[in-house]
Amino acid sequence: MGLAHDLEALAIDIAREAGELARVRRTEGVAIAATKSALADIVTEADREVEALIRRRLRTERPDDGFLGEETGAERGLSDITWVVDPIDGTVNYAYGIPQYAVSIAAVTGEPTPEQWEAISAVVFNPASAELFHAARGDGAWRGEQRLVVNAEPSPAGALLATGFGYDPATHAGDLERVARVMPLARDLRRAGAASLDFAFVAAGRLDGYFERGLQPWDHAAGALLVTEAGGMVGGGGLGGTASSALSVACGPLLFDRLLTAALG
Ligand code: LIP
Repeated sequence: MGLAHDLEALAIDIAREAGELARVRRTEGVAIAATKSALADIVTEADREVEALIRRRLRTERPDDGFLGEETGAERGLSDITWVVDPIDGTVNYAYGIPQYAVSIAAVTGEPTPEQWEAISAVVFNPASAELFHAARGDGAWRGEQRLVVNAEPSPAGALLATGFGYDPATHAGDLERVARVMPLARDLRRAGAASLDFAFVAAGRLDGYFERGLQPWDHAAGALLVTEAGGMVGGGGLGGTASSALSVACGPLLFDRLLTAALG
């Protein structure tokens, strides 16, 4: 527990500093630096600046650890720890001024791939709302000092679910077919635009479940630990049923099999 707590505390401190930088840059105006996988897949100068700050802090505090970041890629370390970072998750929200974005930082052990790693510390911080979600493996999930618990099962009215759509328009038809398969389980859908906060909201009981195709490792690394430490289940289309770009699913245990089956199709 010692190392997980130590890394959680470091991640909280870094996420707060990084989140404040993102918040300030947002007030100054956001510049689109480039597009990536599709025209809609943007990166802002702030994404790059925030990830650079996080990498700098980690190089200083944990020089032997590995790193996997959305904007600067992968760097193997000498230790068994890899930091998986999305500097500004919900980049499109951030660019439009929608206050639903987060700094997502996870520390994982083992091979730095979602099918093989074990997340031990996680932080998801929304600087716009000042909500900080965090977890150390085996010690529960928290929003600040409040312990988080997933909704064990949805109300008879159905599940309040969140989902998302990929940046590539060619994937939207399949995403909509998935929504149609899942809708019989739902009372309604939310599409908030930041995967890490969708996971955090499942952990907090603000959503009954979340499903999305196309997530990257940095989108789900921290949020998945929040959900499992809050008593939920996370899975998807990866090897061994892990969350993956093929599909990620997060919810309470009594909904999981039905949601995963419908989302997989
Ligand atoms: C985003 C996710 C969102 C998903 C977007 C994108 P980004 O991450 O948080 O849930 O629908 O396609 O993957 O690009 O803002 O870090």
